[in-house]
Amino acid sequence: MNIRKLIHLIAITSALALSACARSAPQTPTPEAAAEPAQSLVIAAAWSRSTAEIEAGTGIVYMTITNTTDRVETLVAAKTSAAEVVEFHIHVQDANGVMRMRMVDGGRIEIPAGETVILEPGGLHLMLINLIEPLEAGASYPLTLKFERAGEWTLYVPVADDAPDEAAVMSLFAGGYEALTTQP
Ligand SMILES: [Cu+2]
Repeated sequence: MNIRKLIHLIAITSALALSACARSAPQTPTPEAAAEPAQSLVIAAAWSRSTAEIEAGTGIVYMTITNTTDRVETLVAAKTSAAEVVEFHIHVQDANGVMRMRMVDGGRIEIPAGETVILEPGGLHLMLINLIEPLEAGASYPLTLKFERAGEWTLYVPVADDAPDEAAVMSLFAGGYEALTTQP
């Protein structure tokens, strides 16, 4: 299925960590569709830091992606009207102990079956390259994620000055991050 889904994330900061969105079950399952789980992905706690605090021209997106199926899912691409390009980045420590960010190997982010991948400050993130306009706190913008199996999902990413209840997100999904950052 490549039907584009429009998913709104709750922008209220206090509710952000606990908000989640998921694809609903097909209303009239076909024999093929019936084999698919009613819920395949849960994308939650998406946010961008306002561009007033980062280098001009780029933006950063964080979120959690949970794969509730029994097969690996892969995030293969992303796009937004807010920027010219969306890249998948990760922060890594170089030989001198300096943290640098680089593109994720292969340009894909795998979400193992039944696991949650956390995009967070200092780790994995989506990088918005060549912003069309500044990301202002309190605003939100559409972001379309393309998954190998689940197709395209569009969500609205709220912009904030600071992470919304980040500690709560981390404790909820502790452990989901390690599996993905293991280098092949
Ligand atoms: Cu980056």
